Amino acid sequence: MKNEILNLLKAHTDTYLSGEKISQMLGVSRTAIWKHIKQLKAEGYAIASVTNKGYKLSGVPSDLDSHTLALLSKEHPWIDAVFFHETIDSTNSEAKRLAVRAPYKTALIVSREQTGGKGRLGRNWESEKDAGVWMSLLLKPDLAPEHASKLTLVGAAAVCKAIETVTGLDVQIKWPNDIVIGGKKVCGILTEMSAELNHIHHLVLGIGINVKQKSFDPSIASKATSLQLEKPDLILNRMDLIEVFVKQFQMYYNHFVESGDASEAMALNRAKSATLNKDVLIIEGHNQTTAFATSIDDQGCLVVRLPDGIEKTIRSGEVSVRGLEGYI
Ligand code: BTX
Repeated sequence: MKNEILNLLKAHTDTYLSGEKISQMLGVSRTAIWKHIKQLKAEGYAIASVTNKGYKLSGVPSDLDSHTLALLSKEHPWIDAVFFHETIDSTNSEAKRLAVRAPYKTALIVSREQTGGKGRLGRNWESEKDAGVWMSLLLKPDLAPEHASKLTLVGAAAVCKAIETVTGLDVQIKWPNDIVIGGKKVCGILTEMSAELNHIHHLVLGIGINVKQKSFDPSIASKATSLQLEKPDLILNRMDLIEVFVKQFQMYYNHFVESGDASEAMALNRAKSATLNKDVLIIEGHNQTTAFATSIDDQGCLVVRLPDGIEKTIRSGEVSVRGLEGYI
């Protein structure tokens, strides 16, 4: 009921809603409404209450909260459950824990901060409280494991669309798992999977978008950026980013799982690529090779031309790909 009252107040921020009206609309007693309003206030919502006028919402505690997030699963029934955490080690780790202890086919886990945010290959991901979107999607697609790497690119395409829609910024995708602006990383994607030889048990798509940071630790400052740094005057709303991402992702994902066709997402990865048509460094353990990145195929693999003219296809996850003179 608390959520319903909050939604009603959110839909009428320009006027006072009387206790009587809310009571009629939601079929709940005025005393119960008063109790829920008291609770919402304790959670940080600014709600003006004026005798003979009623209640009016004048501020939310954050641009990302459990109530708004809970609505997402109502609007997107393909997500079985949504979890909001104040703090957590890593949303990917939590998604993996959920995968074994709960029956959800899909779940979204979001946290205000991560104390042990993970990057690829054991690297860390800075996830300061309320500075970004730190989230993971738990998925159980009926697919063979070799298709998993495509889902990273599907995720990248959806993040790309979300950032562009919400901010108007022009972003690029550094194959396969980073979103960059002006050559700096604004988002990283970490895909983790549990599978048998020919069947995926579950797949976790972890997404970290830097939103409100005004500065970064000196160790990453030269290669990291945030949406706020790129557009200082914009009032950024993390919930908007999550909503557009979820909508876009659903479109690409459902189509892919149902028909095996991820060509639309792959086309976006090509069109927005920061990697293609450049010399890149392919890092495989201690081995480094220079090659020219020619295309991304429909499987989401990077096709490169080696110095001897031979073409090589690289599947994401196998190697790291960098620019010759730095990160891109
Ligand atoms: P990656 O291995 O490509 O990038 C990690 C590297 O990026 C680090 O070694 C560091 O140099 C740099 N870095 C660390 N934090 C940041 C940051 N906030 N912004 C820019 N650069 C940074 C990329 O791995 C995949 C990251 C996925 C993060 C999400 S957050 C939600 C989910 N949960 C979780 O634990 N990880 C994912």
